[in-house]
Amino acid sequence: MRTPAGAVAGLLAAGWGVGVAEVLAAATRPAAGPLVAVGGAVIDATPTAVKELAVRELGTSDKPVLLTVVGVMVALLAALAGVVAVRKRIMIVAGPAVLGVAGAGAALSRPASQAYDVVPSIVGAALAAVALWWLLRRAAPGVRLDRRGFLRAAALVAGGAVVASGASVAVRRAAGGARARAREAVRLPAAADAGPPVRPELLTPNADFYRVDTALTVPRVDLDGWSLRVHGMVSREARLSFEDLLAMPLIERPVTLTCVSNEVGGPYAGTARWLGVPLAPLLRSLGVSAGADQLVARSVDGMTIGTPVATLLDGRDAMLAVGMNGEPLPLEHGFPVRMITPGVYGYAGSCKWLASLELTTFDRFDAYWVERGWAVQAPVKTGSRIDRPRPFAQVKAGVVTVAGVAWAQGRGIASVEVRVDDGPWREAELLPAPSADTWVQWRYAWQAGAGPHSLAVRATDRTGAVQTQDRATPFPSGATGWHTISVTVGA
Ligand SMILES: Nc1nc2c(c(=O)[nH]1)N[C@H]1C(S)=C(S)[C@@H](COP(=O)(O)O)O[C@H]1N2
Ligand SMILES: [Mo]
Repeated sequence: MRTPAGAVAGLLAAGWGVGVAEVLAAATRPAAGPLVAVGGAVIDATPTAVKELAVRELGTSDKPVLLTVVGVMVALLAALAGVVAVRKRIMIVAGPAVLGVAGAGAALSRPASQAYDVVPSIVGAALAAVALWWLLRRAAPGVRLDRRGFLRAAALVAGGAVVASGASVAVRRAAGGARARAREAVRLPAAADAGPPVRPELLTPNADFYRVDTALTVPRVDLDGWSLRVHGMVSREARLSFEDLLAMPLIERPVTLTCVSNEVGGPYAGTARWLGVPLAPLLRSLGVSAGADQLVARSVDGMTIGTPVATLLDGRDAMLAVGMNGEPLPLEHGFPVRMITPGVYGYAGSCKWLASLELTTFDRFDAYWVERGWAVQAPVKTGSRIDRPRPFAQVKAGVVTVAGVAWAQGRGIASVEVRVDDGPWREAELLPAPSADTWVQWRYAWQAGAGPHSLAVRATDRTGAVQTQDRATPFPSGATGWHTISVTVGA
């Protein structure tokens, strides 16, 4: 009886301690919450191959899955500590202390952390120790096991844990609501240069736009306190408020953003009309030093993304984006301001939730993903994808429309070809695209005969280069190969 009582005591004390720590953090510094902090530390420490697998297999649910795993680990350790503490009283202090130190250490390891970020975990651990002592008083060896007393105490601690966890969720929701309202109050000016007209069907709605980032909680940016610092190797440093940015002449451009982690045929590509401050004139006005070859963008949550200065100044429409498809940036996509660098994978050109831009050199600094082995130079590789029919679809014999998208940002797509089984490559029809920086939509009318068939697609960019058949994994510089699907044609 004492062993289960110990396990229950350990679990409840931990639930109560973590709950209190999470409320404290939610009300002050969300990134200092022990679960999120440990989760973030796990993400940073995870080997690239495992991260790849998580993004591939779990997509956006990688985050809830990770938080659940962290929660289960804490629960197991806490139950174990409770069982040991029945006999070894030192564990009443040592168990919570170890978990508290882990939480505090993880909070400190977070980028942009403050010394006081240890407070939620330490307070939580102390309260957990008190609860554990109080529960185990009734289950210690030598003491007559007071079942009723134990259950009553356990119910009380469980109640405390539920109230604290509920309060932390409520506080987080309220904060999220306030941020969402601040975003809704933003009125974006019209672009001084609105760019080419865009067919709405070419665009990915914001709600469907893929999301890839390391942020376990969407960073909370208070617009009033926010400014963008531009510093490092420039003759004049600058600090720009959101108002300052909106007062500059804005451009609006359709750009297809692609993730380096996208597999051949994968979903991590999307096209939006981005509204923002063109970056090249801003950088030129601040006087970039001759030796500065890297621009490091830092986000409010400490992400670092390095882009070659030469790329940003080569005439492409790199920008500090404030709008996405006619709205302020959605919170998940970088509100209030993110970078967009056409033709470069997101990890090397499109930092969300911007805090600062530093002009430096590649010699001096490795950005987050570069430190983890990803390529320094990250031009987007030519890609194409079959969206219709779906893989393994059953279709009727006759004319079947095969359709999809193809992209080669910066170079533009010259042609797309489709191949059925081992037949010849046939040219697909391209729908008009507004610029070389967006994907093109293509379609091909296939005379489908009954039976199983495979369909493949390949694109040719406007330099004349044909998309390579060679298979490459996303790591370290983007996947290559032809997207090929199997379908069954019924009679
Ligand atoms: N602050 C921050 N910016 C970031 C990332 C991130 O993890 N944190 N991920 C990058 C990656 S890998 C990609 S592909 C794009 C994705 O942008 P989206 O989520 O708006 O589609 O954001 C980039 N910017
Ligand atoms: Mo990415």
